[in-house]
Amino acid sequence: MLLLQFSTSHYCRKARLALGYKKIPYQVENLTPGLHIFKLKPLTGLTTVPVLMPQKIGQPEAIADSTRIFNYLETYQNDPPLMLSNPTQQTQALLLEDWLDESIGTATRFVYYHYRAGEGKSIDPSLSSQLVINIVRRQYGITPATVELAQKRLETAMTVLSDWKNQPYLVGDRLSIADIAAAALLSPLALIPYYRQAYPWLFEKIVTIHNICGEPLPPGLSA
Ligand SMILES: N[C@@H](CCC(=O)N[C@@H](CS)C(=O)NCC(=O)O)C(=O)O
Repeated sequence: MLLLQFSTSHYCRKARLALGYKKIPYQVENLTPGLHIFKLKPLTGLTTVPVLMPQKIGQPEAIADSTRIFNYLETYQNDPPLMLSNPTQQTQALLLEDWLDESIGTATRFVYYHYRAGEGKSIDPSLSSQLVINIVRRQYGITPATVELAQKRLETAMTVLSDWKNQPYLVGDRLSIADIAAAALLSPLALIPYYRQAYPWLFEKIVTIHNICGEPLPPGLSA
């Protein structure tokens, strides 16, 4: 299998965690932001990564969107399952995954790029890095006002996810799409001191999920 990705994307991390959890061998192709459109648009009709290409006869050519990649991987190889067998718990996991994907992953992006352009500029002050950060800020409309809304959404997320502190998994008694989505989509916050200090339990969980999935730790958490 081939995963088309941006190396730094938290949505691509989400797909890699699922592949790693299922121990499915894959290779990655890192696309260049900006030029990625020319490869992705004809292939999927969309412009976003991750895109998974199974490269097997009888399988789809390309699967775009991390949530659809989860669903595909579950049918491709059920064991170990990403979905929960208890229907009520599975509904809860689906809801959490969708909310994390559609709302919280975006909020993380806003807060992260705002930090990288301001207080966290010293992480990489190079012209090329700051240029990319500024393109992303313009592309997504990242302004002080939208960042403030995103920060509020993240505070709500920490309340919603706080049960994770006292239990190994967000839903049920095994790892699910909810844990993987949370671990990936909140991982960029590991570079922001405020979140590290306020929510140490979150980063312990992110490390644990990465270890279970055999995925290298995100920046800020790696040795
Ligand atoms: N909901 C999508 C979101 C993916 C996404 O936003 N990917 C970003 C990178 S983090 C992207 O490809 N942006 C480039 C673009 O929109 O052209 C998913 O889960 O796959």
